[in-house]
Amino acid sequence: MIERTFVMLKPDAIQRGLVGEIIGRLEARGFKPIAMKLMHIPKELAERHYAEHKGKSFFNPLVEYITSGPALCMVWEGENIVIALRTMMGKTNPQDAAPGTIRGDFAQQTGRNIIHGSDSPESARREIGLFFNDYELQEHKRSVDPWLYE
Ligand code: D4T
Repeated sequence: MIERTFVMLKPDAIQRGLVGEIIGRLEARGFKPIAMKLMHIPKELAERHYAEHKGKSFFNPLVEYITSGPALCMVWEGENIVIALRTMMGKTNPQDAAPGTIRGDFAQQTGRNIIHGSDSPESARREIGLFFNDYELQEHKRSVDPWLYE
């Protein structure tokens, strides 16, 4: 099923110059970009985004990390993209992430794991709504689509 997911390249990915490499992987896979914006995320928005972790020991450092500089917030579309992207990202703790995954290739610690992707279609809808207005979502067809989907 064609679905959408929310993807964030965290401030460390921007600082480390990994944006092109990561977006290149998503493009090469055939996923379609629907929205992108570089954003220094306000604290309240970071807290809402990570609301399920409120009260945990890593919550405050997590919010501090995510708000420490600009992040690249994006919406991407593709076949079962929620799960597919999580697989491409690798495990939350980069030490457990397989080589070939984004975290397995480019990150070392959970607290600097460079990328976020929604964990379910419901989370994707919630997160897209938190970060984007409808008019920022670019619905479009590509001539390559028939070469990706029969
Ligand atoms: P995100 O949400 O950033 O894509 O990460 P995951 O979906 O892979 O992992 P998560 O929701 O369990 O954790 C959210 C966020 O919190 C950080 N974290 C997590 C941390 O700093 N220490 C921890 O022990 C855990 C579990 C990393 C990701």
